[in-house]
Amino acid sequence: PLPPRLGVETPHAEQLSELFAQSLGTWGLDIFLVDRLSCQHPLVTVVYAIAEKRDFFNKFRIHPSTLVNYFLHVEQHYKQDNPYHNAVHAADVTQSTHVLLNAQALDNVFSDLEILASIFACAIHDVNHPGVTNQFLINTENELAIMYNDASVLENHHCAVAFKLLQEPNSNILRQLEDGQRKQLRKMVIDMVLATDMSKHMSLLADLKTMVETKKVAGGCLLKLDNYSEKMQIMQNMVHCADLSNPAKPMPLSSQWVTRVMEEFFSQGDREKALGLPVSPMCCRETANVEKSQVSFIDFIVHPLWEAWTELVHPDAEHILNTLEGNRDHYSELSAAKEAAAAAKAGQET
Ligand code: 8BR
Ligand code: ZN
Ligand code: ZN
Repeated sequence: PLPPRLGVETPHAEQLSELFAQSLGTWGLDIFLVDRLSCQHPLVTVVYAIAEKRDFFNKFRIHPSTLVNYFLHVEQHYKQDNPYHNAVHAADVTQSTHVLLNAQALDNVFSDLEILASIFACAIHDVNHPGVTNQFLINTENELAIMYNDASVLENHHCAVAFKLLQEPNSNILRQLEDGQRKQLRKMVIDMVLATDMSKHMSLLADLKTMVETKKVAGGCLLKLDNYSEKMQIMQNMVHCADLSNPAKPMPLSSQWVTRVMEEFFSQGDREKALGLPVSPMCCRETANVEKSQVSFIDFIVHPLWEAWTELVHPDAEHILNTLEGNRDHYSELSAAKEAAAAAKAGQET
């Protein structure tokens, strides 16, 4: 029996189908609207729509109900109570990668298996995230940190949970792949998810910049990548870009993500205070400067990454970089206005 046309039942099927028809392939799809229209099944419905669009059902002989079963399990294992690291973030990163894969420069660069691996990796990349950072898990000697010896603790956990869930009844979406394909896909997914650890950012970016400089162009605009390592560097950077795409989305979306990520940080800060631990950067709700943090996050991390990606896929991501720069300036102005107001207030008081 086939699942409902969006993967799950929703009283808003008509509107959601329409939204996907219009915007599944666009930067700036309102993923929060998807969350509401899908009755809190953003991940299942986004993955289902992408699988249809990219014909995964036929290409990999995945039964639609197996896909739904698996991603319902994955979605349930994202913690709904996390303000940021929840299934909406997973759906957002997945859909963003779906858009990035459509860049002209990437035409015919990736095999169907590599595309499936990228979408799969995004969908599971933060599954069962506890809402605190690797450093917090390490500092509190959490059992996950013990299990993974303090190395990419969260990212290892996300992968392990995702592969474990394939063993649930009627949930193994990889069952019909050949053994070699399944092995290859597993390796690629692990390589991509482990690369979402922010401690890998600088070396990933260095790889990307080298690729941009030595970029081999085949027939005008196609990227020519010939070995696993080169392809994987691009795939890791693509998923990392999608993971760090919040500040590059239209402001109404971007600002909701900032509220969410800061709320999660503040909850961690509250716990650190309660435990008598030093409060992590940006995690103190009394003293954090949200706007200033965003400017620094963009200037030092997000912009250098997107600048390199934009150059790689030129001219496809130009509008993304422009949006990022506009948002950066907006936060910079807000930050300056806040400082001016604070200075004026201090002046009045003396
Ligand atoms: P993860 O989604 O894998 O956690 O990686 C993103 C990380 O970047 C966040 O955990 C957080 O440390 C940081 N970050 C900051 Br600061 N501002 C962010 C924003 N506006 N959007 C996304 N991540 C942000
Ligand atoms: Zn993560
Ligand atoms: Zn993430």
